[in-house]
Amino acid sequence: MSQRISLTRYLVEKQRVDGHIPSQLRLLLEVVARSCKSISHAVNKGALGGVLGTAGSENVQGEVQKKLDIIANEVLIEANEWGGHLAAMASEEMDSIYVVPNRYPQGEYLLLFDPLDGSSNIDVNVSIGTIFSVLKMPEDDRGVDEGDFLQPGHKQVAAGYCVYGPQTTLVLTVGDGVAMFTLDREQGSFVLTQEDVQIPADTKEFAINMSNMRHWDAPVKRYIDECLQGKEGPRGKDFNMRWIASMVADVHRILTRGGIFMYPWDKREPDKPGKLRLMYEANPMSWLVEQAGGAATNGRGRILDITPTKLHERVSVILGSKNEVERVTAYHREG
Ligand code: AHM
Ligand code: MG
Repeated sequence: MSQRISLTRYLVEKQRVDGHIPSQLRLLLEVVARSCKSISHAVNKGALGGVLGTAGSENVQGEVQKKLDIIANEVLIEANEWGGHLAAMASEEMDSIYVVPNRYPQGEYLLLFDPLDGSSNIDVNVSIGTIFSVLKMPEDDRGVDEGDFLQPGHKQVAAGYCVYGPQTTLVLTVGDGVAMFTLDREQGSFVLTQEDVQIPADTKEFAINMSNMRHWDAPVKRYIDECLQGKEGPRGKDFNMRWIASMVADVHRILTRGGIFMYPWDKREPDKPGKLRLMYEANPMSWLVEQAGGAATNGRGRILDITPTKLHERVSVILGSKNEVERVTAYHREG
């Protein structure tokens, strides 16, 4: 790219030239990006910043919270509550919604986030990230409540993530394709490094936690079994496997070079639809993947068409290269 385009300029042009985003949404995305910058600094300091290890508390899911889970959550809340662009926020790390205190002006947007995804990787210096999703308050709504958040993913007005890896990269969609911005630490700003990201329709790379194989449903077993047979099997090609255990990092690889990611329902917890959270993880990632030409289903239908019934709803996730996702989904429909 000959000319450096900052995230700020990209968003201003989206607002002014394309008329694609209102100014309040632009402000919101700037603030989310600023929060990601400061989370990135905390992550980079690691042991030197005293931010590693557990915090001695559990979140609503009963998962042990890491210090950085809590720090990242606080950074996002504190940065976003006063700007006047939000009505409320919801986070994987909080039991219920956080309504913007009435000492600040109320805006028309709702922000949802997984402040630090891939928590098991924090202490071992492997990529982690922040995932976010933006919805609009339903029209004519009097006073924000949890029900306002229960909108299907196709209603998102912006979604993205920031991956804290060897580079810090912010990936964003406002519904007209996917753009990537790399953090320039010297300048302190995100710089556009890729536009119109496209996921190839075919792939030879899958991502799934293989240790759960004995718990999977028949369609998932069939798909992976066929991949493992390689050239000699029905797929006629050898497959490679990757599993980072940070959804942000796995999805980032898929947006970069294709692949399929699965965290399907399994028999360990038969009453739960899956491990991953619909509104903090699956919806924003599914929209990004669709915007890059890929597909995302829960094995039966499009993730973005699911109407949530509760804030912390979970879902089975199959996303990535279109032809592979369609194959796994077809196996579910046949089965
Ligand atoms: P988290 O939000 O508590 O970090 O959990 C979500 C993560 C995903 O990033 C990742 O795909 C998955 O959990 C890994 O799970 P597992 O350890 O079962 O492989
Ligand atoms: Mg997560």
